Amino acid sequence: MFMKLSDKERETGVLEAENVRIAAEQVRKNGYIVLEQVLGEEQINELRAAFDPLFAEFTSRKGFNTGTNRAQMFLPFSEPFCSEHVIAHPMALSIIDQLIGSDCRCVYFASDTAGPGSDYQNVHSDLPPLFPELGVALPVYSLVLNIPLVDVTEENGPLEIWPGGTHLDPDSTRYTDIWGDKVRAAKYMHSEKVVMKAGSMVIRDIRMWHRGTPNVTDTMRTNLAFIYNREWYGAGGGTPIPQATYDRLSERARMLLRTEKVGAAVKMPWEY
Ligand SMILES: O=C(O)CCC(=O)C(=O)O
Repeated sequence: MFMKLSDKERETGVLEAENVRIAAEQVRKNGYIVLEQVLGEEQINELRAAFDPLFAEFTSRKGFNTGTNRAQMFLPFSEPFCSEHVIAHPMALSIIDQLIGSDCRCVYFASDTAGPGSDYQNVHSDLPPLFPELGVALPVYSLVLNIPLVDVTEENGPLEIWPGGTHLDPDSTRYTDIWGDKVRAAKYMHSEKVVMKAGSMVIRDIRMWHRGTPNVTDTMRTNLAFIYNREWYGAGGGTPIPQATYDRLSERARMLLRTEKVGAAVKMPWEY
């Protein structure tokens, strides 16, 4: 479901309580919600101006790592990527808190870019279900927040998702692509391409099946990608954060990042 912000929500920067409930319910039941155009043009331009040269240097040093002309790149924990409106946006957090608790942690600080000429990925889930031997679907324990830095169209490689219950599939053999059965099943199931404006925010259950699609334009489709986990899930510690940067963050952002590598020097994307 796509949720348009009201004028009042834009003005206050806060979602109406009923919309938070609706959004959280959509993630629980349907796997995702899109908040349309949360970040403004100026914020997006600033992020793109910092991202594009970094990505060019990353691919020239490391090549593409998630398929033809497609790359996952960690972000350096520095401005503008670590801005509060990116990692601790009150609208996104109000939904995330309802789903996984206000003591959740942000444990992944990265991006996915489909370059011109990129191809289909195999349908996949980013994490296995917990306790697959129970054969039951458990509540969400990990969420992805995607923020596109460009308008996402049918042509420039939109993320394709399989909502409607794949996040609740307790079959762990379907986690990876190696058996091919997820790929086969997905072919006959409903999917959606997440076409949206730059600065929108997608919040999705990390277990929901999805894939990257071909970018047939001549420009890059970039999604920032952050993962928020329940307090007890996953160790964290993958993002180096200089002490001075950490100390400048809001109390909420520090809480989100409390198990990262605080006190370590910033790592550039090609140093991972
Ligand atoms: O960027 C995309 O559209 C999908 C990326 C993805 O799902 C992955 O690389 O695991």
